Amino acid sequence: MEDKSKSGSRGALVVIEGLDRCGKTSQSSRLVKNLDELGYPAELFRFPDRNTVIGQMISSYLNSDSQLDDRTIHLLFSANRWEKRSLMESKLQSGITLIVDRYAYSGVAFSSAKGLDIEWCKAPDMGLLAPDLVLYLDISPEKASERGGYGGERYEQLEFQKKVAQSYQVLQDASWKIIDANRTVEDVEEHMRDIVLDYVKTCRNGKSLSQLWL
Ligand code: DGP
Ligand code: NA
Ligand code: NA
Repeated sequence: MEDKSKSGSRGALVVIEGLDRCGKTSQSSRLVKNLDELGYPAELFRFPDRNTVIGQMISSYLNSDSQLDDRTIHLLFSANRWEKRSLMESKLQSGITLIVDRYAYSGVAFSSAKGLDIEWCKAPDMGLLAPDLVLYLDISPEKASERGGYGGERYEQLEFQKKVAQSYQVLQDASWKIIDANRTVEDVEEHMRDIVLDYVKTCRNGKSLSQLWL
């Protein structure tokens, strides 16, 4: 039988991405709970992390309480990920799997949807920890817009989300898996748990951490 408390093995870095209202925030919490219950220590990270000073500037921008130049806000989102990098690395090295609600892919997808150059958008996030797995919760922009609470924040507009969906497509790489987010919450939950368990086991067997987009 497998020893789940295997010492010296690292946790997996799992990123959840998708359009606004795709369900990723509740699925991320469920995933952490499921992994914990199966005996695999897991923690939730969320970007933007609105608790830091930079995060508060981002939050105020998203609520339209402040206006910022497109490049300025892009760099703040990136800085907000960099300020968590060393904490994330130490948690992974101590064996904790991290479930991360949005990451650098959101950074590039949302900013390039405004028309910024994609390579310019990627540059500030180069060298962040590369995820072992990215789960993209796939839902049509139209369907997402019918979900409760839509339109509360700056980017939650159908035409803009259509552009974001297109930008995400360009970013897909070998670490991505597309999850059909139209299915029931329970189906999506179970599917994500099964995929992630495979990756958690692979990382425990010595796969090393690498750097994003380098
Ligand atoms: P959330 O808290 O997951 O609802 O995200 C807040 C909003 O911010 C959402 O519309 C996605 C957007 N967002 C997240 N990360 C970034 C980023 O790095 N850059 C930009 N421009 N937008 C982002
Ligand atoms: Na949102
Ligand atoms: Na969200």
